[in-house]
Amino acid sequence: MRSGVVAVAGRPNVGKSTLVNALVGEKVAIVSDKPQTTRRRIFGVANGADYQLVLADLPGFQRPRDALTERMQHTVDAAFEGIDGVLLVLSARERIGAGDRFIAERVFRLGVPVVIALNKVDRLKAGHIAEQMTAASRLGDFHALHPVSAKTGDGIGALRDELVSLLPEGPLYFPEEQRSDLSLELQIAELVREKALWLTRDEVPHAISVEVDEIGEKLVRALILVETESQKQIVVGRGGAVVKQIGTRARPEIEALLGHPVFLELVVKVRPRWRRDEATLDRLGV
Ligand SMILES: Nc1nc2c(ncn2[C@@H]2O[C@H](COP(=O)(O)OP(=O)(O)O)[C@@H](O)[C@H]2O)c(=O)[nH]1
Ligand SMILES: [Mg+2]
Repeated sequence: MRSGVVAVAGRPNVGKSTLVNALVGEKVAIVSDKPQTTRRRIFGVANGADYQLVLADLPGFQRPRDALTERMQHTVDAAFEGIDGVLLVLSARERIGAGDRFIAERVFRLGVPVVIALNKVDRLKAGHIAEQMTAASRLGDFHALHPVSAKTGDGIGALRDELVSLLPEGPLYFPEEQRSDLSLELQIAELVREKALWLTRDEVPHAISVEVDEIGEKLVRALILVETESQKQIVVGRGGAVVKQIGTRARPEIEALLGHPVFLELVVKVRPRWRRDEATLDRLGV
């Protein structure tokens, strides 16, 4: 039995969370087109007949601006202790540049094998992929480099095998049926937040947070927290249209998680400066 933890690093939006979901084979981390979607470390667990690969999906590296981003950066730093390898994710669709090098310098210093995933190769020409692989290979002394598409699943099997080969002999860290370390409350809160992120823009996504306060047989109730009255109006939408869309999109996934139909009640509430409030952050599990 091989088992261990591989930390997933890379710039915002390169597809780290999508890749973790693809490697696990189930949705454990939410994904959006907005930076800073991932606010806390999430363990995604991929099990095979003779391995347990634990992937630590992380917030991106950033300079802390408030209590929230300070905790996010602390999470990233702490996650690099006691790991068996790093999966450095790059986007083949963007120039491999200073942002990638900044992160690469930190991960190559850790003294564990670094596997590079050149993600988003779907619909790219072979010549372009080859150029990007050359650029990626200059980032440091990597263990292996895999072009993949988290979206189509291309190259994911080979990447998983590569990561498993880094793991030492070890025990099962999670029960076999468990795919992530998030509680049910947090999984539901994340699903609601994901839908809210896709439906908002500018500064609003950063100001949104979700707290689940009831999970019943028939009813799930969640608070969507924002920081100002104008953000609340945006999230509620004209005649409640936006919050209704959030509910329509989140409910089927919540029902799949719970295994039965539920009524999803969403309440949008202003909580000024929650991003600076340590007690709120504790409750949100950040
Ligand atoms: N075309 C394409 N888009 C992808 C792929 N992987 C992720 N994305 C998109 O990239 C965006 C950011 O993904 P996410 O996983 O949240 O990135 P993270 O911030 O690194 O965790 C989302 O819009 C994803 O749908 C891929 O393999 N191909
Ligand atoms: Mg993410």
